[in-house]
Amino acid sequence: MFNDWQNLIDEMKAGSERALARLISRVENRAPGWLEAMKILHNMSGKAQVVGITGAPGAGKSTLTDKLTRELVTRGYTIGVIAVDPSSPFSGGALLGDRLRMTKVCSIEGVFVRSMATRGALGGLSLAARDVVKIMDAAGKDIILIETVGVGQDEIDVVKTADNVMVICVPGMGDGIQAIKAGIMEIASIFVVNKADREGANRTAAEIQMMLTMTSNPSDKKIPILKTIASTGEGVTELIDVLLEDLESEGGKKNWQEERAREEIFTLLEKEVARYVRGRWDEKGEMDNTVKQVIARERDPYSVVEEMLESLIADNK
Ligand SMILES: Nc1nc2c(ncn2[C@@H]2O[C@H](COP(=O)(O)OP(=O)(O)O)[C@@H](O)[C@H]2O)c(=O)[nH]1
Ligand SMILES: [Mg+2]
Repeated sequence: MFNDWQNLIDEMKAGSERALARLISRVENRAPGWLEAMKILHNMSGKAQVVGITGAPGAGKSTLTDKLTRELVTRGYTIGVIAVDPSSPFSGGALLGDRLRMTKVCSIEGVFVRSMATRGALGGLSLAARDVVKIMDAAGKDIILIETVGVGQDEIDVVKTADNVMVICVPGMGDGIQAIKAGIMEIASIFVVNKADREGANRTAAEIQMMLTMTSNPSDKKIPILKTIASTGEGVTELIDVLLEDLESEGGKKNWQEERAREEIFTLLEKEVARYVRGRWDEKGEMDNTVKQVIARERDPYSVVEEMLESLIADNK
């Protein structure tokens, strides 16, 4: 079975996009052997630059991602795109528009596009996105763009793992300020006022500038604010210049990587411990009974967890 994984990894290394797609699916589905495969893929990765593109629905993230991808490709970069689709229990999937737009980018040589559902990712969205990033990185993609709606902790966790985070705002309605309020400000590397063909772009840029001035220290790195018209591509060249400059500057990236690796280890540990303990209890068939006892106030969940941890330690003595 493991030979199978190794074959896929070899094919991916040789440039097969089909192998890349299959590796991602298998890891997403936690197919047997996925952990062993990730061990290898981790050691093959570490070269790609990861860029988060976030903002309110309709701000123009997909349009901008498309334009950024095209220009980066003409500049000689290979690109991976991860579209974290807004899905709901009602629609249960990607917005059709996104799929269509992304399909166009898909057909460009050197570009690999993958969409991910917001819900249902095994191990949680941010861990799942990290796996996909790592696999694309191992496949040799230079830059990985992650498009995600800038709402909700899950999405914020996803962009937190990026080397550069672009926050996309639009003129009017205080949208710029709204994005800032959503708690994204601390992780923004670049602010983009898209739809600059609309009235009020300068005002929105000024509002963002004011917020930044108010909340930052004079010693903080200056956060650029750029205007774009994603639909025509205006401002995209300048945006890419600023992005590449930021990616090349070493400013604090090392610390950031340490923090990220630490967080990754602990997140994996939490998942694995929980999975193990759960498995043991399911095996013993005690879980249903315990749940009933907790509801009936015969037992409390705190002691249950204590007991689970004790049995975990006892198991491994
Ligand atoms: N007027 C104008 N419309 C834009 C611009 N960028 C994107 N759009 C349009 O805004 C709508 C939403 O864009 P989309 O990229 O799907 O936004 P997303 O939800 O953030 O991914 C689409 O109809 C785009 O054509 C722009 O710069 N100016
Ligand atoms: Mg979109």
